Amino acid sequence: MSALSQLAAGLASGGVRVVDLSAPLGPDTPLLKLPPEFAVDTPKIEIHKISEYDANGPFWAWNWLKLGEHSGTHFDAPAHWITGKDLPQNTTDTLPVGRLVAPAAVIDCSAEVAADPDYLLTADAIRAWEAAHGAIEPGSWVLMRTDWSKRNGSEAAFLNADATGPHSPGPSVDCIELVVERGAIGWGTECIGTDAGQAGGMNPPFPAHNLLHKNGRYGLASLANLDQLPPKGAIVVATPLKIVHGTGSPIRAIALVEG
Ligand code: 23J
Ligand code: MN
Repeated sequence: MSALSQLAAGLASGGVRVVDLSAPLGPDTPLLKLPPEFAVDTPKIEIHKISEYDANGPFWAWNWLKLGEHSGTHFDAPAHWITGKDLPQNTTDTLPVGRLVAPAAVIDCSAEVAADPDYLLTADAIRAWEAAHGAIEPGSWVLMRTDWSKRNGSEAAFLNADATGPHSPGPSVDCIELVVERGAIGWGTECIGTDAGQAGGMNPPFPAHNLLHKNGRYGLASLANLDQLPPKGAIVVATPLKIVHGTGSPIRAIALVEG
């Protein structure tokens, strides 16, 4: 059997399952809050009714949206960051679609994050994961499982901010350097952005954004259900809308999982 007929048979039999990696997208979706020196935040999501089988459209229902590119479960393209601004194919309408279906390495940090919301995954921790599961393959996503998505129903719990700013887990600088060195297509997390809550104070600031996008790699944020993925073997489909000159896009991220 060809690879695709095997896949079709697996989908039909349930031997291959589809896992939903997206969180609901609506007015209650948690959104990033930047420090006060940056005056403009991404706006609250709005869903406006055009018609619902009524005088404005007797046979049809449809809505229009007000939506920031970096809202909810979303994709970061290289043009999102200044370090990636001059790269080729760096926006949502130009990036190569062949890279949008890719295997995932899923690193379980849920125990560490339960003990410390500011937990940072390090390069050494990735190397320890590789010793157990094998090397991160070039062209794969590296996904940080934290179970943080279980807080996604409440913006306060999801952002977890206090007087010292937001407290959520993410990668250290050397972690992202190693992810890039391994040839990963990108890095994804369950938190509001690809960087840790306290990443503005790192060197460089927001190292996931800075280093991923500098190297033409992608980011995935606000992923859900990473606890349903194996450490290796899942295939992730994460395709941004083809927004003209887009720096990112909400996505319906899914994963194909065996068994
Ligand atoms: C703009 C500025 C800082 C950050 C972000 C956006 C994101 O996390 C994002 O959604 O890309 S940290
Ligand atoms: Mn983003």
